[in-house]
Amino acid sequence: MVATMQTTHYRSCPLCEATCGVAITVDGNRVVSVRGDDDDPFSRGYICPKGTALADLHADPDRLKRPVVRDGDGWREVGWDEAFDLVASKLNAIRARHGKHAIAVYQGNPSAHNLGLLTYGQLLLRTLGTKNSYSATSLDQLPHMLAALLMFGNQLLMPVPDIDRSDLFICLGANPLASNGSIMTAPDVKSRLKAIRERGGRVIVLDPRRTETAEKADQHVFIRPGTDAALLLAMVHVLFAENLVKLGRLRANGLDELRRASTQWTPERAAQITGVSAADIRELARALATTKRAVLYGRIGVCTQEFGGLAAWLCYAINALTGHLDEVGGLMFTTPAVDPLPLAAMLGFDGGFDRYRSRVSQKPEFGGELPVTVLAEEIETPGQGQIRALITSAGNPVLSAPGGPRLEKAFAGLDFMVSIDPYINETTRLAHVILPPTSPLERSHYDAALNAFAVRNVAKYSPPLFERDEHARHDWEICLALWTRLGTPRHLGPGSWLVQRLLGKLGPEPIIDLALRTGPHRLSLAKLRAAPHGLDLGPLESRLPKRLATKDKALQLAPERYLQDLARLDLLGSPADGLVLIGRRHLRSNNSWMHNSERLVKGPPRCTLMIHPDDAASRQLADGGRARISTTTGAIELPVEVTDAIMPGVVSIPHGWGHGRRGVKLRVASEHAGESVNDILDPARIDELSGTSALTGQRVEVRRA
Ligand SMILES: Nc1nc2c(c(=O)[nH]1)N[C@H]1C(S)=C(S)[C@@H](COP(=O)(O)OP(=O)(O)OC[C@H]3O[C@@H](n4cnc5c(=O)[nH]c(N)nc54)[C@H](O)[C@@H]3O)O[C@H]1N2
Ligand SMILES: Nc1nc2c(c(=O)[nH]1)N[C@H]1C(S)=C(S)[C@@H](COP(=O)(O)OP(=O)(O)OC[C@H]3O[C@@H](n4cnc5c(=O)[nH]c(N)nc54)[C@H](O)[C@@H]3O)O[C@H]1N2
Ligand code: SF4
Ligand SMILES: [Mo]
Repeated sequence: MVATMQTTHYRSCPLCEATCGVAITVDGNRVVSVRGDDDDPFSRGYICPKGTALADLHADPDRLKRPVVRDGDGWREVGWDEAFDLVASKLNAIRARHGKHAIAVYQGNPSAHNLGLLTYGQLLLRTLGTKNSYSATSLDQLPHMLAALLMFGNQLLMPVPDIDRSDLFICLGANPLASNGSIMTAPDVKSRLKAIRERGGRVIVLDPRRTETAEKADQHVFIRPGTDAALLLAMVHVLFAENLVKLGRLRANGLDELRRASTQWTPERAAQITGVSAADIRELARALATTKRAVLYGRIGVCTQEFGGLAAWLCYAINALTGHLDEVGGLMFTTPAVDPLPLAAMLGFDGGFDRYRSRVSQKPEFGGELPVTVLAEEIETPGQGQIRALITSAGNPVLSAPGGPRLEKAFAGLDFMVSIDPYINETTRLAHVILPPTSPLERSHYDAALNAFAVRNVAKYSPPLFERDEHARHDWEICLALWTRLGTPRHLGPGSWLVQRLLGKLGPEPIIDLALRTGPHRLSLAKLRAAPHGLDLGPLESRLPKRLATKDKALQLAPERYLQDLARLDLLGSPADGLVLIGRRHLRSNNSWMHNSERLVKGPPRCTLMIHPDDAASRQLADGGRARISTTTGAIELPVEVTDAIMPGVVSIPHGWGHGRRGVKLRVASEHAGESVNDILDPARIDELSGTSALTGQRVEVRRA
C-alpha cells in the first residue's frame, strides 16, 4: 500500500441554500472524499449527492482556468490583464457612445452562494448606473421580496418557517425533499419534517404533483397550477367568517380591507378554480387557526406564476391573521450574525418598487432591477437606451429564462458580451470574453445571504481548502479589476477611488469581519476560525415590531398594490380543457449547471415529460415513448413518463436541460443533453403585478412524436 498524507477539513457546501457542513478529506491537491460533517451543529452529518460532487467540480477538466477570448469558431486563452483591458475598453467605448443604460447586467443564482460576488460583485454590478440590471430574482423569489417590502418595509425581511418547533407545516408550492429548502435554510429537511410527525404534529402538502415531500406527509392535496391566490383568499374568507382571526400582539393596518377583499371568495367559489374541495379549504384554515404552533410555507410554486404577487402576499398575511407571524413554530424573522440589511444598503441594494419602468413594454423596476422578461426586447428594439453590451455573472439565462432561443439570438447580436463564469455553456458560448473564477474549494466562504433565512441562527466560516493557482482569480478579484477599469460608483462619494484602492488590498474577509463584529451576536472571523464546525447561535426569536422597517412600525396587511391586483384574479374561472405545464426539481441536479458531473447525471434520463395515465391514454402515449410538447413559443420532444403522481390535466418537465446546443463545452452534460423547457415557455406570460415570469401554469399541447 502506498503511504499517503491524508487530512480532513471542515467547510460549508455552497451549492444550495441548505449550507450543509462537509468533511473533506484530501491528499495533497486531490480530494479523496466528501462526507457530511457529523459535528456541524446545524446539518448534523447530512449531505446530499451534490455535496459529494464538489470534488467533481474542482477536478472538472472542462472548468476554465484562464480567461478566454472568442476567436472565430474557437477560443484563445489570454492573460488576465489583457482580458481585463479588452473588456474595459469595449465597455467604456460603448458607454461613451451610447450611455450607461446601453450596458446590461445579468446576475445568476450562485451569486447568493459566493462571498466574493455578494460583496465585490455587487459593488461592480450594482454601481454601473444602468437601468438594465437583471437577475434570477424575477425567475424566482421576487414576489416574496415584494411582499416583504410592502408588508414589512424591507425587501430582505422575508420570514422563514420555524420548522423545528412547528406542529403543523402546510407546504404550498415547494418540494424541499428535492430542493433541500428555499427561503428556509434547513439542512436535512426530511428529518425535520419527520420530527414534526414524531411529536404528534402534521405535515400537509398542496401541490399539482404528489412529490417526494408529499410522499412523506400526512396529507397531500392536488391543486391546479396558478390558482393558489384563489385558495388563499378563500382561506382568509373562512378565517373572517368563522371568527378565527387573531393577530395577537401585532399592530397591523389593513384588517378591514383584507376582510372586504375576501368576502366574495367563498370556499365553494375557490374550489371550482383550484380543484381543492371547499371542505378541504375550510379544514386548512381551521387547522392553521387552531393549532398553537403552525405555519403556512409557500415557495417557488406560488411565486413563479401569473398570480405570484398575490399568492406570496396572502401566504404571509394568513400567517399573521392566524397568530403565527413572528411566533414560535410559525413564520419568523431571523437574527443572523451578519445583518444583511445594513450590508445590502452599503453595497447599493436599495429597496423600492416601480420607481421607473422598462423602456419598451413598461414593466416595473424592483430593487434597481428590471424583470428578465424584458431583456430580449430591450436588446432587440432600436432607440435611445437600447442594450449594446451585456455582462453575465454566475448565470445561464439561455436555459433558465423563458424564451431561451430568442435570448440566444439577441445575445449573438450584441456589440459586446462578457461572462464571469467557469464554463463554456449555453449562455457564455455567446460571449466575446469569459472570465473564469476559482473553484469553491479554492476560496473562502461565509453564508452572508443564506444565514439570514436559516431556521436556526448559525454562523460558519470556511477558509480556502486549496491555495489557488497563481494563474487563477477569485470572483471578487475579477469584479474589482473590472470595477477599477470601469470607473467609480457615485454613491460612495468623491473619495471612492480611495475606497477602491483600500478594497483592493482587503478581499471580502475584512468586510465580513466588520459585519460580524457589529452584528447582533458580536462575533468575529477569529471566533469563527476557532469553531471549524460552525456555531449554533440558538433558535429563532420574536423580532417584531422592532425589526419592522415600515414607517409607522405596523404590519401592512393589505397594501394598495395587492388590492388593485385582485381585479385580475376576479377573472379567473373554472379551468379550460387541455394541459398545463409545471416544473420539477431533482435532488441530483442544480438548475442548469451541475450536469457535467457523471455521478450526478448517470441513470435513466431525467429530462422527461410526466403525464397522468388518463391524459396519456387519450393521446396514445405510452410510458417510455416520445411526446412532442408545443406552445405558441416553440416545440420540444421528450421521453414520456406516465404516472398517477401527477394531477390529471397537468404535465411536468424539469428546467435546466438542453445542453445539446452547438458550441457548448461540457463533455458529460452534452451526453445527457435533454431539452430546455424554457425553449417553449412564453416569456410574455408573467405576473403583471411584479413582472415575475410565469414558469408554471402555462398551457401546452402534447401529442405523440
Ligand atoms: N422553467 C423554469 N425555469 C427556471 C426555474 C424553474 O423552476 N422552471 N427556476 C428558476 C430559478 S429559481 C432560478 S434561481 C434560475 C437560475 O438561473 P441562473 O441563475 O441563470 O442559472 P443557473 O442554472 O443557476 O446557472 C449558474 C451559472 O453560474 C455558473 N457558476 C457556478 N458557480 C459559480 C461561481 O462561483 N462563480 C461564477 N462566476 N459563476 C458560477 C455556472 O457555470 C452557470 O453558468 O432558474 C430559473 N429558471
Ligand atoms: N436539487 C435541486 N435543488 C435545488 C435547485 C435545483 O435545481 N435542484 N434549485 C434551487 C433553487 S434556485 C430554488 S429557487 C429552490 C426552489 O425550491 P422549491 O420551492 O422547493 O422548488 P421545487 O422543488 O421546484 O418545488 C416547487 C413545487 O411547486 C409545485 N408547483 C408547481 N406549480 C404550482 C402551483 O401553481 N401551485 C402550487 N401550490 N404548487 C405548484 C411543483 O410541483 C413543485 O413540487 O430550489 C433550490 N434547490
Ligand atoms: S443539500 Fe445543498 S448544501 Fe447540502 S450538500 Fe446538498 S447541495 Fe450542498
Ligand atoms: Mo432559485
